[in-house]
Amino acid sequence: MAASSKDDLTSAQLGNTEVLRGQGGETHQIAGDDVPVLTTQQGVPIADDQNSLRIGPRGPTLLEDFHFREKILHFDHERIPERVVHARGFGAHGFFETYESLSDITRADIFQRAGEVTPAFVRFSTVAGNKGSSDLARDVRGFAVKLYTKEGNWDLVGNNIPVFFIQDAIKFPDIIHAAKQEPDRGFPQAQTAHDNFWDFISLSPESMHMALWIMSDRTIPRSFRFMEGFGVHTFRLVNADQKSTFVKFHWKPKLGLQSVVWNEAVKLNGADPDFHRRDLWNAIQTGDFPEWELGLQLFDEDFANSFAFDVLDPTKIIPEEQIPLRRVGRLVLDRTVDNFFAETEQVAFCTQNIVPGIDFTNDPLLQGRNFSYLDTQLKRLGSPNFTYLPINAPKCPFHHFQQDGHMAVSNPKGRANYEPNSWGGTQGGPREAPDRGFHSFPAPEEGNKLRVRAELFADHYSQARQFYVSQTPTEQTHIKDAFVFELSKVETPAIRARMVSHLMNVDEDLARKVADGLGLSTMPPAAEPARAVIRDLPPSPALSILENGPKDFKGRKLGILVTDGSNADLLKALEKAVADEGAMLEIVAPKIGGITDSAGTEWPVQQKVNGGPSVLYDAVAVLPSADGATLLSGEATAKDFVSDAFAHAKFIAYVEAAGPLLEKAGLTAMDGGCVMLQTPSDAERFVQMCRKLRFWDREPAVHAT
Ligand code: HDE
Repeated sequence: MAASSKDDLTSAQLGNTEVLRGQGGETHQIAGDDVPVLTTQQGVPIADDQNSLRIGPRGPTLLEDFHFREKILHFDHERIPERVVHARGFGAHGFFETYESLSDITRADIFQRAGEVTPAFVRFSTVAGNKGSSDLARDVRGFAVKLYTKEGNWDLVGNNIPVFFIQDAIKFPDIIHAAKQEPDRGFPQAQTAHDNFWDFISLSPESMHMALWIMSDRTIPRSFRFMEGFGVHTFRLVNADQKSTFVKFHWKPKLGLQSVVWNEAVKLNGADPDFHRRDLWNAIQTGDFPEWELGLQLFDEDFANSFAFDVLDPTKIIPEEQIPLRRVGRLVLDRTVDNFFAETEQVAFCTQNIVPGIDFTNDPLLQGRNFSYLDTQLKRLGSPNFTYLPINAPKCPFHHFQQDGHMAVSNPKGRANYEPNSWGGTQGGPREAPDRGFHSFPAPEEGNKLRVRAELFADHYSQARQFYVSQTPTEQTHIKDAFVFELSKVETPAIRARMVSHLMNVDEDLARKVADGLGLSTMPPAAEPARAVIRDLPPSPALSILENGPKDFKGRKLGILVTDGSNADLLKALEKAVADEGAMLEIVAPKIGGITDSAGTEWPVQQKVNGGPSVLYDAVAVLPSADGATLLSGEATAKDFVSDAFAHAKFIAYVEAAGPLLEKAGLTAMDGGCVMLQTPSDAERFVQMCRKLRFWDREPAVHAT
């Protein structure tokens, strides 16, 4: 018999929790005091949420069980279509603070007053993987910013790479189809290392600049907090006198740039598929709010006409050395979402969401995007009323005559739902505002209706080359390794060779090294360029990650491997040095229950050693007691902890007692990236050393192929 009253239930103890039990042994928890009553969606109080309505304890379920049907129906409809691209994302709230008035350049309200604070929502994402894929896929990251300005929402829907694969939006379905899982087999998931992707790229020379970027460590960022964002296209800023200035938007992370190494990314995907979202969540929850500065590259028609490339071509950058950034404000993320679905999933970015004072250019990719985003939101969210969802609604007043449709939550009041109308005053509803309303920049346009591209778009290699020569030798090696890795997963030899033929136009040394890494028996001739390659573009240091890293270890994480009996003084000294630096620390130990150090102090443990591999940390310290080192020498994951940290060029602190573990892990020759801790002052020295993030000099010694 179903429980008809509380008296039919008996009490039971589950660990430290007392619950009530029904006759079938099921758990019941009862409302009362501060605990609200569970209701149906109609507000009807529910007596029993554990048992559906049936005839007798073993009989059929009754159709009249409206509570059961409502619950299951709603559950069945919990999913909406995931985004076709950028399905896996993570969002947070924050604000944008304007440094100075830019009224001479733009009439955008957000840029009128120094100190103006504008609410913002940001969603970071990967592109190719499905919603449940892992964070460390080698992939471009989306960097989409919604700014709730006083004159409407401005969406700057950017990426962490300043160029794109293609030059015309009509190719978007092709590049995305090629990048995602192959249609017959449904894999690989969240990876570009497969034939279809490289087949398309190698037949689309316009992708070569982007190909260099995606093979760099830009596509394996250490965290969202340590990556740049770019608006990619050239936009316009328009002032009150209708004067237009071209602009490219850049987000610069305050904590500097940082990426992981590829082998680390591969392992992170298994160890913590949520590594990036967890990192952002933790940083915000602990009050370490990530911050970016907005930089503008401003230029006029004269510059555009004299620049070696077309400023409408989204496969080109303008080097910062040529047009330096003007930093005009900061973006701070200081609040995690209350509900992932309501905010991060339902947020609807649209490139066409611009505000008075900002305008488009004819970049053919941007023009195409302006159609795609509104269309895709309608499909995803199911109704043109998605603009009323709290995450999408403007925070300034808005009035219009759009009405009805699925889920109309806020139809206009009164008689007027059209204009012009003769219902005066407030009865007549909103009216136009010729002065403060949005005016498109009256760019003069003429020409024949054609399907053609502009001539300068045909330069496919010069900036790819410039990107490559702007990298440090370490980064150049990573690019080479990435090409070799990805193309080694390509099964068709002709595709591998075709890619190498393109690299010949980028940098011959790179092409030869990739060919060697692939074991190509003969060097293919260089692909025939559509336009002569400019080989002497100067290096742009702004394009290197390592040249733009942090100055300290702030915001980074040290993992300390300890056991019972670990040296108390050194442990405390490390804890202090890390805290003084504004960094974080995690204790890894044989058991999660805690450890007791040599002075008898108990330490909580955050990771059991087999769940806390060193890939989770920016640097590591190995501090077991002598007995602990013997114990850990027999634990494969402890040996991996050490040998991976070494292979990933991390700084490593260790104590003498760790000797047996280090030896079993194959670390016999300690190098300049390793510090033996003997006195507490060594701990400080070690953390200072960690500011360099990696001991890159070690890499050649640990990677023979
Ligand atoms: Fe997107 N893109 N895109 N894209 N894109 C989408 O919109 C599209 C492009 C970017 O966190 C979709 O809501 C076309 C460049 C981000 O919700 C879709 C073209 C850049 C996000 C779409 C591009 C981006 C999207 C899929 C070629 C960098 C995620 C789901 C013309 C400047 C936003 C959705 C979020 C999402 C179309 C190229 C960035 C299908 C047609 C270039 C960050 O509308």
